[in-house]
Amino acid sequence: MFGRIKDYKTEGNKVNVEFEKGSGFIEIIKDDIIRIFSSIDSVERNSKAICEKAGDSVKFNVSKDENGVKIVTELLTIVVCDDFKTDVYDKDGQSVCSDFRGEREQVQRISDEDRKLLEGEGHSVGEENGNYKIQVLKKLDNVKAFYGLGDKTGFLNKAGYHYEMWNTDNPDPQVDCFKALYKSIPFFIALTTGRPYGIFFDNTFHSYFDMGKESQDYYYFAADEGDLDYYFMLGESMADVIKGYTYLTGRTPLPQMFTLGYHQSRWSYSSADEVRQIADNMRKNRIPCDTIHLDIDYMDDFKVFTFSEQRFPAVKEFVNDLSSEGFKIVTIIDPGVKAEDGYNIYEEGKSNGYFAKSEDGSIYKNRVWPGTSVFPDFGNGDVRKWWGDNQKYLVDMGVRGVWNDMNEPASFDGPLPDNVVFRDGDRVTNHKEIHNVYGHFMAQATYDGLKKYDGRRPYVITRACYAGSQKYTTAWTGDNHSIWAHLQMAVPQLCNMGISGIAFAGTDVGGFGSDVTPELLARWVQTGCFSPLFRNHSAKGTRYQEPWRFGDEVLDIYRKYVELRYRLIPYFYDLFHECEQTGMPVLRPLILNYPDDKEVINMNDEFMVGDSILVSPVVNPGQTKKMVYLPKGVWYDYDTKERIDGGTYIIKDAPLDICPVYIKAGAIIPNYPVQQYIGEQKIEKLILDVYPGEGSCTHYQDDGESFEYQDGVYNEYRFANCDGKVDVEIVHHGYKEKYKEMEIHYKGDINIIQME
Ligand code: MIG
Repeated sequence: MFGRIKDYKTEGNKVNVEFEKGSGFIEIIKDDIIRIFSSIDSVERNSKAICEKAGDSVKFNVSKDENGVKIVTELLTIVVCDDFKTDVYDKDGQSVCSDFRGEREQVQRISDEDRKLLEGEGHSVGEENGNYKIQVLKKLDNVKAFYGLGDKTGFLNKAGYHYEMWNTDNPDPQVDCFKALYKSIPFFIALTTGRPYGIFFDNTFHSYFDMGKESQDYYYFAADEGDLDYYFMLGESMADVIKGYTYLTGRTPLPQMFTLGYHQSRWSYSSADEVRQIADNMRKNRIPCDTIHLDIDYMDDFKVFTFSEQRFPAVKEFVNDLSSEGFKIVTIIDPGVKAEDGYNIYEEGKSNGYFAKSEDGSIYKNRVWPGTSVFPDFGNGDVRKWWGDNQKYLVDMGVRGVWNDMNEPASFDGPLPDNVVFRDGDRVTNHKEIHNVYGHFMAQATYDGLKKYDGRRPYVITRACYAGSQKYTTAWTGDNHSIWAHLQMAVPQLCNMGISGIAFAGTDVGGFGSDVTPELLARWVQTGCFSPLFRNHSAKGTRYQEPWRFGDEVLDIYRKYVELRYRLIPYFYDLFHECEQTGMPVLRPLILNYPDDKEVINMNDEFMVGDSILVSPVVNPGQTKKMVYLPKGVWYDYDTKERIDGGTYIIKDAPLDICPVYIKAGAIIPNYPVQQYIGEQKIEKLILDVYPGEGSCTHYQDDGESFEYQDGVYNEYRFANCDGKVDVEIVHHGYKEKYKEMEIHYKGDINIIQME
């Protein structure tokens, strides 16, 4: 399509290549990160995802020979050939990623005649487009597995599947063959026979990722419109690739500590009295809990930025009362604004031209919870600022976090047509380009507003995402069901979200739709308590799902695992701190830590929390023994403290109250005492749960809520463990509240180290 290379020219960190029929450039961002770009429709677009590009300081050489234009950095060699085919080699000259030469050959399905017959009878026949406006084919030859792509259903390894990026709210139970869910994160990592690499296709239009389903020889990514615009990053390890990707698109910022506690939610706690009862029951049943979420029924007529006066009279006092008992309130906010004359949000938005329009210039309307509704044009910075300013209403009520739902955007009277007019900054565009970033922009507006009016680290939760949304928001995986298949799916889904940069994520614990069984809830809390976002949520009309509704056995199990989470709060907080520095996710697939272990390439029922904790949850009904795989090395059974040599499968007894958990030899796991909510006790003593072997780690401490840590107001400790002999060193002391003691737990003994 581009034809032969005519010429090239280096400008700054870009190498512009001119072809017979078009042009493009390679931008050198780092020694191991490049961008490949060509404008297909001459529209100037800004990336919605990219926040950082070093560029200028990178050294590289450019030359041309009969193969093409050759660009050499310290770590990469890129050869641009005719037709803009691009091949990448690592510093040892090994080929890592090459464009496929040849035409696509579509999956064989059905004869035209049979298709007519089937479709006439109401069956659907699968179909991929034969020829997208933008499509890049890469060779599969050295690929062992693919990971990432956001929240897609199915299993950990994405090789062999076809997915689409088009934020979708489909209420059917989500299964492996779904092509799209709520989030569009067009980034994946290829594990190869050599060094791993990542590709981020920064295109917000409807896009397609065929990870080798169509062919044994190539995979492709493609889009309906937009630019040919993707980033290639190479790593020594998958962790490196994630570091590169999150360098480009941003990292999950350190959250307020309370958000790492337990969240209780339901659609819908609809009155102050009901919320009060939930809170009282939490404390009465001794289930630690920090946060209660209010779903749509708290509002007056589903009007955003209102509280029903009738059901929530004296909101401020109510929220304040709860807060004195340690409960924080999070409220849902949907994008759909009720089109009702006299309603301030509608009137303000209307008079300022803040809502998306139809092509004829009238405000576009569709139906969502408030009835006929209009949709803020979040692509416009002024609209984001206005939406951000509206968060003040919630902040003034004492609300501590905002939950953004329905922001795909979802609508009841059919999807928004392609031609609904949106803005992208100053440029006029339409739904096709903005759809996949609508939730991203909404989350950004919410984050900025909370930061401005609350001042603490904003807590935002979203359903729809684009690449880079992690800078603004946490995410949950949307409307799962209370079925075993969805507990099973939670593991690979959260692993791939983490790889895709969304480190702060969780599933609805217990399942959203359908009725949970006691056994399923008991098992779900065992995975849930290790999920970065730990929230029980269920749908209106399903069986009530709070932990005390299922009898004493389940209540005790539930408490055991919520308490475990509260013990591990400092461990989780450390991981979030690490994530902000490096992009390393909190919850990880084993392959991330053990890339050479072929046993874990597609390990779907185990995961790591950080480097030291391996969780192998039971995700099947009736199962009381779990086959656990432990990678090479020595492990300790968290439950029995038994020592186990890894590199093998073992069978672990796992009655309903046991979740198989293993700790890596030499680990030092910081613990807090169990609290009913974070901050209930002043923590002056850190408990260190220490395992035989050698290891070291850093531990991070700050005020748990403000941005002062960015000015050095934090402490960092360095712990070293040599078979239970623990050394403690303070490597940074900027936060006044230092621990007074370290309580070392080792092989059943307790030793105290006094800190002077
Ligand atoms: O059309 O606000 O995914 O968590 O409880 C359903 C009601 C709208 C979908 C969300 C779910 C939430 C529900 N919402």
